[in-house]
Amino acid sequence: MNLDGKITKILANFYYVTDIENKVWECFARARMLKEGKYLFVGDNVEIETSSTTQGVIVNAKERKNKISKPPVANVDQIIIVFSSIEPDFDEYNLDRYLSFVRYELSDERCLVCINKIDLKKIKIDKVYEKSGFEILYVSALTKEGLDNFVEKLKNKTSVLAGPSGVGKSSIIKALVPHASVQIGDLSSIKQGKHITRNVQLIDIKYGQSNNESFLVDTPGFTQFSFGGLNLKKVLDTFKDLKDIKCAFYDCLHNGEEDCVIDEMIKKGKVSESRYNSYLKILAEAQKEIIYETKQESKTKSISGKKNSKASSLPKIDQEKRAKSRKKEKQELLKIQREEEE
Ligand SMILES: Nc1nc2c(ncn2[C@@H]2O[C@H](COP(=O)(O)OP(=O)(O)OP(=O)(O)O)[C@@H](O)[C@H]2O)c(=O)[nH]1
Ligand SMILES: [Mg+2]
Ligand SMILES: [Zn+2]
Repeated sequence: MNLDGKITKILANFYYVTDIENKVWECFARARMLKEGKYLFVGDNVEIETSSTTQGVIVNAKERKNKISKPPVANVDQIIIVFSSIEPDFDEYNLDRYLSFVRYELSDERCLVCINKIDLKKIKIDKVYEKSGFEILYVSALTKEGLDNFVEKLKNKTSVLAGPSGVGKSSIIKALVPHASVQIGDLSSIKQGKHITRNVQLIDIKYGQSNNESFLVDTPGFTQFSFGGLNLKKVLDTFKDLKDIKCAFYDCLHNGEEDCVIDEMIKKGKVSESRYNSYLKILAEAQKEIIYETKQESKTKSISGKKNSKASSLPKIDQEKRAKSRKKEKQELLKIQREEEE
C-alpha cells in the first residue's frame, strides 16, 4: 500500500513519517534515492510504501518549497529565533548572527524573534530592531505569558524554532502541546552547557480553540556558524536596516568606503550602532574566507579594494577551529549542491 506523509523526525537511518491520519510510520529511504544524492529533511513531503502495519519505505519525495540547512528543515513558512532574557544571558551579537544566517539561507520567509523567560527578567529590544524587519515577541514558557499572541503567529504555518541551547525552545513547545514528546533540560545540565534536544522534530500544534494546520519544528541548539566565503552583498541584504540606507553610491557595503554616510546615520540615531557592529564582524568573517581561498591573489589585491581599520582590528579566529569548520562547511555545501543539481 502506498501513502502520502510528512517526515516529522529523522534518527540515524530511520525516517519517521506521519500520514494524514496522524499515524507515524518508521521508514527507511529507498537506497537508490540516497545514492542519487536525494537527501531528505524533516518537513519533506514523501510517498511511502508500507511493508508492515507500522513500517515502510520512502519511495518518493515531493518537490519542496524551500529548505534551510542549519537547522535542516524543508518546507519552512517562517523561522522563529528564540533567545532568553537570562539563563543564558541575552547576547545581541549572537542574535544578529542567527538572524543574518537565517536571512541568508531563507531570504523570502518571515522571521521573528522570540525572547523567552520574561518571568525571570524583562528586556526590551524593539528599538534596536525597529528597522530590521524582524518582529519581536516576548514570552514565558513557564507562566505562559505572551503565548496567546505567539500562537496567533503560527496559524496555518510550519514554523521552525531555532536558537542557542537552554533558551527554552522545547519548553515553549511543551507549554503549547503538553503531550509532545520533547525533552527539556534541567538547570544543572544547562549550566554545564549540555545540549538537550538532539534531533529536529516536527510537532503538530493544536492549541486552544484553533482548528488549523500549524506545525512547530523543535531543533537542537547550536551557536557555531560559518559566514566564511559568503557573498558580501548578500550579507548586507540580510541586514535590512543597513541595506535600506541611501548611501553616497549604489552598492555601498558601508565598510569604510569614502563618502559612506553610515557614521553620520549612527550619530543621528537612525541606525543602531550595535547592529552595525554585528554586521561589520560578520562581513569581516565573510571576507576573510575569500582571502584564504585566494591566498596568492590576495597578496597583490585586497578584497574590498582598501584596507578597513574596523575590520582588521577584530580578534583573530582560532586557525585550527576555522580549518575544521571550513572542511565541514565544504562538505555541507557539496551535499547541498549535489542536491540542487537534481
Ligand atoms: N524561568 C523560566 N525557565 C524556563 C522558561 N523556559 C524554559 N525554562 C527552563 O530553561 C531550561 C532549558 O529549557 P529547554 O526547553 O530544554 O531549552 P532548549 O532551548 O530546548 O535547549 P536545547 O534543546 O539544548 O537546544 C529548562 O530548565 C527550562 O525549565 C521560562 O519561560 N521561564
Ligand atoms: Mg530543546
Ligand atoms: Zn555606505
